[in-house]
Amino acid sequence: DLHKKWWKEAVVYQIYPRSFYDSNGDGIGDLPGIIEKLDYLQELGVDVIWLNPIYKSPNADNGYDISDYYDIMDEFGTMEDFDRLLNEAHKRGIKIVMDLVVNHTSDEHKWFLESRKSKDNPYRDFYFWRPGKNGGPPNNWTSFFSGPAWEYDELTGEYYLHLFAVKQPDLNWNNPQVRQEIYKMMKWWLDKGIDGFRMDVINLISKVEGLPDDPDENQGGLIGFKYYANGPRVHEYLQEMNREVLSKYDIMTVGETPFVTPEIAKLYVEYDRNELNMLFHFEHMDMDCSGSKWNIKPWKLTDLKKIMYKWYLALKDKGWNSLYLNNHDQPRMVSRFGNDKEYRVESAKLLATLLHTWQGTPYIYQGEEIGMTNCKFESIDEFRDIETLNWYKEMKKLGKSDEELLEILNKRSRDHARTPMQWDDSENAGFTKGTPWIKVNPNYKEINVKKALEDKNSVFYYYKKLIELRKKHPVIVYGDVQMLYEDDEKIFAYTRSYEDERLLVVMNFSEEESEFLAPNEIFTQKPELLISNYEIDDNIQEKIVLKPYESRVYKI
Ligand code: TEU
Ligand code: CA
Repeated sequence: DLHKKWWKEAVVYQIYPRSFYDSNGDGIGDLPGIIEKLDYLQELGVDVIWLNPIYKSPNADNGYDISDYYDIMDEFGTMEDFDRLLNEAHKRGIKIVMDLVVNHTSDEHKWFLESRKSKDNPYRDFYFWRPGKNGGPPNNWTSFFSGPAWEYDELTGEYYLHLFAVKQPDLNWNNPQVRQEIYKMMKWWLDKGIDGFRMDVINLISKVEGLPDDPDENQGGLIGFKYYANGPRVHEYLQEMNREVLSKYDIMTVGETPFVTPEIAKLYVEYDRNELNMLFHFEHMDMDCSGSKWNIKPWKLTDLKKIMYKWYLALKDKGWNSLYLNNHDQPRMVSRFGNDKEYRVESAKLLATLLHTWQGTPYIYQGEEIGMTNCKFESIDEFRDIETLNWYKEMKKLGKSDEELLEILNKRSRDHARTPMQWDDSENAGFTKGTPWIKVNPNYKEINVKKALEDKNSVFYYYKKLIELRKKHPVIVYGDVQMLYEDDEKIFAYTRSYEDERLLVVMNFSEEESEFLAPNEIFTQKPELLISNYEIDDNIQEKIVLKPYESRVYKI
């Protein structure tokens, strides 16, 4: 089968190196720290590690502002450490995928330092420099991290574009030299033996010619995105990148793409397009907010089902989905979509069941496999993230109180994902012998790896088993999905089928007991229970009464 691929069968584990494990006591996670924990990841059974950026960076946005693509961030170690990590991972059968951040660089990157110098510097056109308009910036676009998307530079009296932080100037992909530099750099890493790229905001790289003002200023969200999200030349660029780089290696690629619908996504991932393998879309991340991420509303199970099913159908047989419910930019999934109090363990397992039995490649974010939760931040100075801090400042100017802002941030800040990995119940959760760069979640005595490894019913062992099942049952990877109970607000249920294998997945996304009536043809033979998050007898009836957050997977 042409469409069998290792990256479809794989489970990916995302590491945020800064918060994973600190080997030398400076309070910051590092590459030697990751090497020390490879055996742990091998025990879990993951196939691929995606590393958040580890390149040289002044850390305005924790490594998403790169000042040298060919070097390692000082705090994380050296290139020798990286080579050792790659080698040690490969020895254990684990692949390494790197973050590729090429929509922008750091303002400390040598290209930008040159580019600033004068209007006729050879690097000027590597970025977007424009004169101001009516005494202000060239257009009305706003930055993802609050404020205008333009920064004035006195040296030449012009502005440069930065969709993200002031220290993250956007690269000008219209310039073929920029593209060639990027392809060269990608090949350099691939020739070292890395196994793929996660491409940061890769669908923002093509801006509409003329960078026009956005007439819709008052939507409460980002202004200007329609002029660069899925822009006019993005597919041309990605096809060129694929031709010149990606197609020459056996790797996996996943593009991070805000503002995509399944119809748009097809253009990036359909096999015959020769662009990317998978995307991270945001439709399910937008279920519980309106206008902007800070404007929170309750989410509905039927919305989640509709979104997942729609994406499944759209890409079925033509492309592939990636599956995630949290990452380094999002709150912890058990706090957001489960119940991190009375049913923390049950709901963490339930969410895992969904991610690992739906069609697509599952991504585990560090700590998810032990059911780590959001952190209670007591005051604004406990936050570190630039998105959080900039938004806070902007809201203070509008007269909001610390109290109301803290309440929102305690649900939404990216720092919930970035508190240190909880290894054991010793000081700082065993993450560091020094002072951690960011607060440790005070619940680490309860929730940590050591405890999880000692408890056969832990979230950890449930993940391990899900991963084992994926290796044993091709239906989990390749099976079609048939939805059941589509309009139910509590039960999420479906069957999967592939060749002559069939599975039934039933999950109760609520705090109440809920009934599931199996369709007649399902239980003709005695089903085999493959995994469940409660102790149950396997004397199964047509009618199943599911306990709060109960999930079961049957082979039928
Ligand atoms: O994120 C892009 C992106 O869409 C986010 O800014 C998202 O809107 C926000 O994090 C939601 O809170 C990527 C990286 O994943 C993120 O960590 C970087 O800060 C950003 O790009 C800039 O490189
Ligand atoms: Ca360190």
